[in-house]
Amino acid sequence: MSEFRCGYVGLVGRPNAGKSTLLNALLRNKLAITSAKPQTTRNRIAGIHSDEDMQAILVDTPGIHDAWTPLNQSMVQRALAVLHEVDLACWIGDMAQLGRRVEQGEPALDALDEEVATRLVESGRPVVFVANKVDIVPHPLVLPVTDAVRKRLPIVASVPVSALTRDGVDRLLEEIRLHLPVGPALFPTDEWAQVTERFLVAEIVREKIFHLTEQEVPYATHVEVVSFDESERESKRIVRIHADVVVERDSQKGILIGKGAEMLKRIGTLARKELVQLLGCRVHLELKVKVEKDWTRTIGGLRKVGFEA
Ligand SMILES: Nc1nc2c(ncn2[C@@H]2O[C@H](COP(=O)(O)OP(=O)(O)OP(=O)(O)O)[C@@H](O)[C@H]2O)c(=O)[nH]1
Ligand SMILES: [Mg+2]
Repeated sequence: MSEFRCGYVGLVGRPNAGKSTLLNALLRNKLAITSAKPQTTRNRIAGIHSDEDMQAILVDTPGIHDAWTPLNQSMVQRALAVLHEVDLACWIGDMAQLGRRVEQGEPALDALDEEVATRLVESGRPVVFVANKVDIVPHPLVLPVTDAVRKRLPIVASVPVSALTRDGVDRLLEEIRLHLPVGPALFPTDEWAQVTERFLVAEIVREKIFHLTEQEVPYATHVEVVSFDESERESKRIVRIHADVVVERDSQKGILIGKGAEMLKRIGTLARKELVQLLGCRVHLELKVKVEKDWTRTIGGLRKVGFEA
């Protein structure tokens, strides 16, 4: 009989590599928000995979990048902190980028990949390289990329996956198990998310803003749930939520509200639809757009809007 294993797994990599999509694929459930724009994830987000042989606490992180503003610096610090807390690190590589470089005869790893590799080495954790997005990349490119990664740092395995189609994801779970410590489950096996409903609500609203707005607007937006009234959740099957959508300029407020409040209505409608699924009841969602001047640019600003710096 194989021994039960349990431990923490960090999903790390550059922005847009597909870390959050992979977390959701591993969990077979949507926990983390995703978007085609880089720097979507701002916090560590942990979900739990439990099966007969293991429990893996999977921690999604913000993408590691050159950060200039206090908001971005705080994001990168969160990712790096996770690296030191886990039993195993999964380095998620975007094969669309890495593979293209190999195809063009360039080194697979660019300066930012090198930075990620350095951080992984510093952490001293065993590393699994996850070659993601293989659905859009010719398979023969995986090997040269993996070779380049292996030359740069010792990895315990390389697993090609598509987080989008779930191809290879079960094989990744098997590989993860091999590198976790033997030990009993740390959490009840029916627990799958380690975040509050309030956090998920704010994230879902933020995701819609990432999908519907452009340029600096999503990056200047923070969503804070100010009230979450579930007093009638059982009796009338309704939850009433008020959330502040905070931006850092008046012009951004104008864009988020839109002509005839149309943009805010679209954001609210899309978010509410998903919240009904998440909370399993009717949802009353009220969004209010506020300006907190330059909040992303100072530690005080981050604290003021409720983003824990
Ligand atoms: N074709 C394809 N696209 C993928 C795959 N995995 C993720 N994506 C897409 O890549 C984009 C980024 O995905 P995310 O999961 O948000 O990436 P992330 O690494 O969490 O990004 P940050 O939170 O910004 O660091 C989205 O448009 C995803 O749909 C994949 O396996 N195949
Ligand atoms: Mg993400």
